[in-house]
Amino acid sequence: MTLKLITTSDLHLGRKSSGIPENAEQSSSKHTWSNVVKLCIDENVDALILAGDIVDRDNRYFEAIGPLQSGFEELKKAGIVVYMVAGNHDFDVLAQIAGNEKYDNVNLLGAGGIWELKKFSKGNNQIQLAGWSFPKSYIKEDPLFSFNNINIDPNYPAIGILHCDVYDQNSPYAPVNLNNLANKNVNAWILGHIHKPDILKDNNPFIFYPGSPHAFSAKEPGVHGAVLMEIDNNGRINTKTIQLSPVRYESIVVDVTNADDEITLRDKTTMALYDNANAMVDKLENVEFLVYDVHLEGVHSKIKELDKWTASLTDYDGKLDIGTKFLVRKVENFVKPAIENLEELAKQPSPEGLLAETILALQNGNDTEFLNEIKKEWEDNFKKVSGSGTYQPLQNVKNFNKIPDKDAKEYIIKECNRLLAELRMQQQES
Ligand SMILES: [Mn+2]
Repeated sequence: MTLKLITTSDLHLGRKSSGIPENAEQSSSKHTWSNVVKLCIDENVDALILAGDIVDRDNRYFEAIGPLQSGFEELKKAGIVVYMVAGNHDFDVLAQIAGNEKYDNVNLLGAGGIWELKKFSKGNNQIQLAGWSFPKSYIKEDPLFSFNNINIDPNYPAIGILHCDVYDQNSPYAPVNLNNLANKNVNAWILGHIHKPDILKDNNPFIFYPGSPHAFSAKEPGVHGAVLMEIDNNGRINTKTIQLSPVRYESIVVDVTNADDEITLRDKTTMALYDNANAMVDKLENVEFLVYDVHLEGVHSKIKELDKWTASLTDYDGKLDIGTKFLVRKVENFVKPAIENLEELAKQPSPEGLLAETILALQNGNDTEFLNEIKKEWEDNFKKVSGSGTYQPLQNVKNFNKIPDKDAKEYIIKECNRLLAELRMQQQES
């Protein structure tokens, strides 16, 4: 016999997906929450496990609480128990709801940042659930330091639930070390905070981020859903991801070399979009909106025109046979000017020569005096912007002040190419 669980995290109730029509009901994550509840009932699971940030801090009460409560009520009617921990976004609000006698099927584990162990049994099966909840927005200490204070019975399977950051040891959101998670006496860790699903260790214990079941931005590409998890009396685990997000973000690269006029270019781009979308049709269950970022690459003699030719792509409104709509959120131009010999050009004592030399240096990972100057200027500007009052509240956010080397390189290459192309075109015109 096995116990059947649905696990998920980071619903951020109250938040909406960007890049799709504002009025689409699917943009809001409460739509996905009702699908999570429906899935629990349809799959006839024994319990739902939520690993924190179920309610978004900036939108709680108004948008979030009603749907959350009605979901809990539906689950109660279906005899489904909820075990959850609070994250940095909902450290206060989940405790309020769990404290409401109406929802006696809902258990908040580890309130106030103190580890808690509860037993759950059904039929011949019994498991233990260990959880810790955020007591405030920022936690810079590793919550596992106090984990040993709970008494896990080695005779029954145990599952740990924690909202934490495994990737960044300096994170202000409960940084934990993967090895420390791995040597605790549980069969599985269900983690929250990171929206991208990830399996960190595939057994003994099984450690994973189920991820957010609802994709919110282009930074969260790929499949997003809930994880159906079965656990038997020996602690053996089986999992299966069920795609639930109504929005899926993807990016594609379109090589525009030889697309010399507007129609050819548009055909090439829309073909690439359809091909890409059709290739993933069997992974688009529940996806209503497929949202693309398009990266133009290759070499072209009319780089400036490319921007004009692709400007209307963001109005694109495609539809697949299965009903999924697909849209273009953004077009980015990384096309290089068609220049026969960059090396030859770089030898010329001219603005063109200097740009060619800079592009080559960046491509080959070398330094030049000019490149160092503009890199420094880019960094100074970056610091000025990130240090400005507007962004003060973000200063605690991880890596905010770190200069992204890759960004600087990409930006400078893009601008050098653009300038070079413009100089070329001016010459052609004159
Ligand atoms: Mn979080």
